Amino acid sequence: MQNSIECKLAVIGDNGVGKSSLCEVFVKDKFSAGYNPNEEEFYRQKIRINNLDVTLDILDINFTSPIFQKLVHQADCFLFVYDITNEHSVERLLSLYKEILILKEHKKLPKVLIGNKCDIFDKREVGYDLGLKLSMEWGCQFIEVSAKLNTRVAQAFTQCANYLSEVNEMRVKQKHCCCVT
Ligand SMILES: Nc1nc2c(ncn2[C@@H]2O[C@H](COP(=O)(O)OP(=O)(O)OP(=O)(O)O)[C@@H](O)[C@H]2O)c(=O)[nH]1
Ligand SMILES: [Mg+2]
Repeated sequence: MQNSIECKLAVIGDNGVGKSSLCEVFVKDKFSAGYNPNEEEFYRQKIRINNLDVTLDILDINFTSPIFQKLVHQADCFLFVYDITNEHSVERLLSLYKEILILKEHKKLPKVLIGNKCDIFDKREVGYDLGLKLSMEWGCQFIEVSAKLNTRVAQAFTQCANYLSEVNEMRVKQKHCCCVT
């Protein structure tokens, strides 16, 4: 029985919402207060979900990257990130979400909606309720996180990959059933 899968996880969001910071904290447990904009970066992290070894190939993609569409095509699941201190980052995320739905031909996207920078509560521009409402419209989980304080960062990545492990489990069970009958 297959007990390992590989999964390409794309981190999507406006400039400066903290995509790279979330990846760095998740993979290297390292947060940097400095801002180094980047077009795309790749990370690899192994996690274990329900007795399944999952190798996460993490694609940290800026929407301005010339290979944005190519990377989106390759992705199995998505972390959609906005910055709770920046209302505009939600608008940007909405338009990126629409673009990705078209690129993925409106297939069901395994995804998690992330409100980052929840440590800066005094500059909050996006209410928790708005994130929750959006996640219900999208049919996905919503998590407010902080890359800076490493709050719920692993949970966000794991939750996203969790969906794929469930799909894999179903496939394995179906295959097993077929062999028996
Ligand atoms: N206070 C706080 N700052 C954060 C957090 N996450 C990221 N930052 C800061 O926000 C800035 C932008 O973070 P990045 O991770 O570079 O953002 P990005 O989305 O990768 O940006 P691009 O590469 O331009 O698309 C940096 O100065 C980070 O230190 C957080 O959770 N809390
Ligand atoms: Mg970046």
